[in-house]
Amino acid sequence: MGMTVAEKILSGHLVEGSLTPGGEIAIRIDQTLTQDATGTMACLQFEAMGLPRVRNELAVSYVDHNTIQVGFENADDHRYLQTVAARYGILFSRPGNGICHQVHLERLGVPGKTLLGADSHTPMGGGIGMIAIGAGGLDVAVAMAGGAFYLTAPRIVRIQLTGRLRPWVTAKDVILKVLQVFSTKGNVGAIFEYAGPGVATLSVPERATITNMGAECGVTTSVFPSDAVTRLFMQAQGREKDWRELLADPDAVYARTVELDLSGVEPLAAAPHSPDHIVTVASLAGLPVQQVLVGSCTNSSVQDVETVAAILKGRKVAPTVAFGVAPGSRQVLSMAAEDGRLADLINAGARILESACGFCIGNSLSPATDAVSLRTSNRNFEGRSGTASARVYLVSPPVAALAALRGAVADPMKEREVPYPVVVMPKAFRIDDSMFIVPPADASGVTVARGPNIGEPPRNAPLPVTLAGVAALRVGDKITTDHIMPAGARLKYRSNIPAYSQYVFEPVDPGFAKRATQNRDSGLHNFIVAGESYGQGSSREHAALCPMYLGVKAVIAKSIERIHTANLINFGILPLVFEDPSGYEKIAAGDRLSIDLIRVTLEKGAATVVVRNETQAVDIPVKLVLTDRQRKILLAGGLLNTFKA
Ligand code: MIC
Ligand code: SF4
Repeated sequence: MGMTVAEKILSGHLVEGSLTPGGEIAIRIDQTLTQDATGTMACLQFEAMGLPRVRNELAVSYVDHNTIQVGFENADDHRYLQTVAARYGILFSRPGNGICHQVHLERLGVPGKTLLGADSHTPMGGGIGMIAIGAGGLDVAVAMAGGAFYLTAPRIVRIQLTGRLRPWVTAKDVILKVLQVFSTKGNVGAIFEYAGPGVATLSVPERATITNMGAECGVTTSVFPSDAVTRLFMQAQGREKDWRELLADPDAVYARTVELDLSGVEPLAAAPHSPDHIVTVASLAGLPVQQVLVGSCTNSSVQDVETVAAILKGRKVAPTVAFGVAPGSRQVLSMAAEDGRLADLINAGARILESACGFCIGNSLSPATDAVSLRTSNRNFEGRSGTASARVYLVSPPVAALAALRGAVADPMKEREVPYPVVVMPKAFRIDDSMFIVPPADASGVTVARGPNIGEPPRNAPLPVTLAGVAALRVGDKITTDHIMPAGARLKYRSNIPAYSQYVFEPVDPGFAKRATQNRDSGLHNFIVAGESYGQGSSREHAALCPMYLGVKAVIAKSIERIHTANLINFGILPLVFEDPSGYEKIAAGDRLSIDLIRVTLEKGAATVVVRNETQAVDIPVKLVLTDRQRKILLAGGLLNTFKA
């Protein structure tokens, strides 16, 4: 039987299990990436494993998320990351070199390899034909130590592309269309594999926009074949020697096929406050906008920035709009500078922002109260921009550019004044790797610099015999990791768990941390009760690590997202799923809960357990969807404890 692209790469890296969908497999990881917001913890955890040097093929540490440096903490993190990279053999990408996913695609990604990244948009590497997966920092630390990565053997869904995009319709609209079809829920355990004649019409940066934002569907990853178009990209990056062809066999079997005619896609937008809240741009026409931001890992390639510049050339941004552009990498920025596009942007009234995540993670450029902000990024969760009342719409770069000119959303398909600029991928990119710092072969002289904000990663105690405590919080559906562990202004505490823990659930219930601490200190275990899709969004393991620090022992939800489930297990928090969704109604915030002899239940391998609601005197059955390996980790109180053992 023929194989899909995903199966070819996975089978070449398989170390445990079989590719039959649903079971647990382990794969060898070739490359890893971390960024500053997840990397400090990942490196501290790697250090705790006691190895002299990283063991995987290529480990890269990027500094891109927090480059604001208000206070000393941020700069201390950067210095720690640079020195720890030199000490353990990690390639260091300096702040200013660009956003991890964009830079990795340009300079280091290789078709056919596996990449594990401590960031949920790592699947951007799928645009070049890699199996690139986002995970928590501890899983990435294990991969850096040469350990395998465990995941559910995926079901491969084929997205069969036909036709060709019309002018003003872009790769961003394709992934928004995919989000409309699949939504952010129900895709756990799937890989989206793009196929069909439409694939050849998309450049690698366009493919990467699509695989990047596939993360919002909750899939394991997304992948394109590595074909002649991929070869052109590798050539243009001076890396043709790393190219290899990787195509699906004609008789490959897919779990499901969805057809998507590119010529029928229209300009789309994700309306507040979810990436799958898809509307047409036409339906928004005339909506006044106060802010327009181009950038983020989804849409900050040379093609994206040049398209925006070409639309703005010789024109002026509306006086009511704050307009900013963050080129995704130093390569993009310097190319825009050299060919004059940067001047076009500046002359039009753009604020040129650093090649970093910045506004996308909400650490700068928060919109005004109630403002409408149009962004080319991938997430518009409530409050993520830093302004709770702002309404963020996700759109393509040309739609953003037109809105910046008009001061309101404009339907590009009705555009009369601005001709559509046809911008193709450059034949040769500008290559300069001098902002990568290669670790020395002999690191014996390197001292790792630790500032006062950098603490040991806390460890959990082994799972207690019985859990008894309180439903410290009850939340609804689609609680994202931005709700659980806000980034933005709080990012500087990523290396300081006691300090960061004070902000757990800050946007939902600012009193939570104090209450949970009091419960913990009086010997009560904290439970969190939630609806569907708990923990969607980012890979930040702090959304498990900090609750663990506050004494949270279990999350009981209608469903929990993939990366977050793994993070909960890694830190010894039980992920429990209501057997019947009505169980959710049987717990109120503050109720006393207990799970009798949970250790024994886990050891026996039982698939369900009963949560006793003492306050309401009801029993609520919940599922334990866990492998034997995960049960062992939970019993030990977390992965770090088992790794050491
Ligand atoms: C995000 O887009 O939410 C982030 C910030 O890149 C996160 C990582 C983090 O929280 O550090 C992600 O996507 O995993
Ligand atoms: Fe950075 Fe935003 Fe991309 Fe996350 S989604 S990696 S914050 S640019």
